[in-house]
Amino acid sequence: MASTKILVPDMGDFKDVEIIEVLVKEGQQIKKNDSLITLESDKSSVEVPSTHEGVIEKINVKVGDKVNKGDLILSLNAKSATEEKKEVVSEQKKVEQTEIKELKPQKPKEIIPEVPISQSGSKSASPKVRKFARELGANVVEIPGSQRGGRVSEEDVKNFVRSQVTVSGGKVEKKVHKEEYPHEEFGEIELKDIPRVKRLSGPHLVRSWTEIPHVTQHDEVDITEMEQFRSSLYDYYTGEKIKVTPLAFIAKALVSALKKFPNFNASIDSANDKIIYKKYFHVGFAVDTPHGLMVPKIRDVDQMSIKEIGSALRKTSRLCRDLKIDKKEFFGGSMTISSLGGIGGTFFTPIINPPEVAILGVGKSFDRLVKVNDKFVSRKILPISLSYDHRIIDGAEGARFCVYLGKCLGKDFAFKLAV
Ligand code: CAO
Repeated sequence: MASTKILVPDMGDFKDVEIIEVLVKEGQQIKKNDSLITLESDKSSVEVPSTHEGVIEKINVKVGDKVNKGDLILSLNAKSATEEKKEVVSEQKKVEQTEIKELKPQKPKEIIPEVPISQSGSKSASPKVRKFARELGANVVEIPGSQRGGRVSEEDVKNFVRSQVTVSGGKVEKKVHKEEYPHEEFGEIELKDIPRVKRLSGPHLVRSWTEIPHVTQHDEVDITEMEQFRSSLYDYYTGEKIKVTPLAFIAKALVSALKKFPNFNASIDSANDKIIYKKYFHVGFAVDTPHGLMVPKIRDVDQMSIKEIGSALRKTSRLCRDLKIDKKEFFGGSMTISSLGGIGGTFFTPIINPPEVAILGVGKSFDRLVKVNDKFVSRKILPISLSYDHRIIDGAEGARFCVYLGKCLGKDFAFKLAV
């Protein structure tokens, strides 16, 4: 065995290339051509293979390092050329029974592997993901990447392929829709790229729409007292009006309903035929941004006051609009609220955000004259639309959920929620 240094190979014009994966560990036994690290430039990514077999002594790089030709990747307690040759020869001997010639051992040396740099397309994905996409007949260049800098992951490939094909009766068919006549035949047109956020959410929405049996229940909630209470909120010390939108109250009421109906705070584990019940209350809310729709989560809403929820809503939606939100904040939700109340409209059919199993749509509240004790009085009505996954939530439970939510936002509960 001899100590061998493996260095960054010649990468042509590429300088300061980032290491995005270290694929081996110290002490690991590796074979010749095993991948050591993945390098990524803005044009392509490439795995650097080992030129030797042996045990890794020390790794000198980490993810995020920028490297150039000749930089030290790792040192390897490698088999010498003699040993490798001997092995090859002894293998041949087994087969061919030929004579072995003695070979002189080589000195330890620095190795710069010759790496083929793949520059196919400008899309960033590891060679493993590229191979996976190829095997499924997909072109990685066409796949929207959800990772940092638009990098395509294996999950992105799966979502893309799902969105491209339909499976019915065991038959896989590609979804292709061709217009009878090109649009330009009817007048002037303009072609624009679909914004990145929309490209990312597209396959996710298609998956939800096609895989989840949605039922949408519409209801009207009397929020007169809640609205009176909301507009009467003043800061005790400054005397200033506290600005909180109805959404903060709705989020708090939703948590109460989730506690009473745990099936709504769940996910389906199809692989194991199980239902996952979540013990936390992380409410997602749809945010309309210039880049497209985003659905971040507000964590532990059950432990927050109305005022705190209000400021978390403002802060999180600002982070989304400035594209400063952490990717992880789009995951790990209980249930989502999609509020169009600040814009207008009444009922709609929101699409569930999997792996969640329900979503609450909220429209703009309006005044209605209602007969109470033979007199017509004006009441404030909030239109709600609850979509749920019919595989685990029954219609009766959906209706009960809406009724309970209405109570939570009604005259008896609004005050309790605010505390
Ligand atoms: N009824 C009547 N008025 C409402 C209301 C409702 N249901 N909800 C909000 N309002 C009012 C607010 O009180 C506020 O009034 P003032 O300006 O007088 O204070 C105004 O409408 C604007 O509110 P807002 O929209 O800025 O704030 P919000 O907390 O209600 O919503 C957010 C925040 C991020 C959800 C919202 O800005 C947004 O992006 N909504 C769009 C969500 C979306 O696109 N959903 C569709 C997804 S597809 O399923």
